[in-house]
Amino acid sequence: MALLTRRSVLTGLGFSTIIGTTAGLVLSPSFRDLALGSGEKLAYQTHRLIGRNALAPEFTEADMSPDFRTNGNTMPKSSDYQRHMETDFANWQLQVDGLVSTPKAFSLAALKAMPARTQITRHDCVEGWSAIGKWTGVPLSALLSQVTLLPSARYLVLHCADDFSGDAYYESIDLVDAFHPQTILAHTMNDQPLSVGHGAPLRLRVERQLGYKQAKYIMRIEATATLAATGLGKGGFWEDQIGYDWYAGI
Ligand SMILES: Nc1nc2c(c(=O)[nH]1)N[C@H]1C(S)=C(S)[C@@H](COP(=O)(O)O)O[C@H]1N2
Ligand SMILES: [Mo]
Repeated sequence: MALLTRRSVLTGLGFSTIIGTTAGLVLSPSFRDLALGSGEKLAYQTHRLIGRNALAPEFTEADMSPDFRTNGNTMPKSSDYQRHMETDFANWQLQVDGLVSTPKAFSLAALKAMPARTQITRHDCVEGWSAIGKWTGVPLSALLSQVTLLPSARYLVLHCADDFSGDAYYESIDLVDAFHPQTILAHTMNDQPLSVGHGAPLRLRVERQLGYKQAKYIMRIEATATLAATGLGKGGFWEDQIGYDWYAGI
């Protein structure tokens, strides 16, 4: 197995069936009761079984896409956001709360002063386009160490400033991805402050999952025990609206 890449494992039906079966045997019954679709469940099990900390591929400057398109919302309409945009996000704050022992708010300056990670990765949108970009930001694990998750925390919900017809965008990840070394809150893209189109002032990069998980315009991160109380209960805006997989493993 060690010779196979994750992608070949996932696309090689024979191998993935074996892995799926093996994963099913070793994972607890409560895990298997999770309401995941079969392809989604297979990706989740495979990542968790053989790739808990596997890294997404990182690229070189030479690989960067000359044009990284935007998608989804590119200009949040709320007056609150508009005001922050006009003042270069000087008074904007990221709220981190929910099941944490010390809820905190972080200014953009405070986030930019924290140790940052830079990674050149490929963004894959479910609609069929990809782009390679350079992202710099605060490892989510470093932020979480400042608020301390309570033992009951299981998920992080990202609440965004933008909306579709009045419904705000939101996404969520589990704690394996939250503490993954490539999971960062990016404030910088291609060595420039993150543009409004790409999610200013702060967006998630969770590199082992598809584009719609990469929440832009993050205003608040909430630690929760379940996803039941968020949106319609499937953990994300598109998951709730059109049934996209919650675990969008690549
Ligand atoms: N808040 C918010 N985050 C979002 C979206 C959105 O509409 N709103 N679109 C998602 C989708 S489908 C994709 S492909 C990427 C697009 O990121 P980009 O605009 O930087 O290319 O953002 C994701 N995150
Ligand atoms: Mo997307």
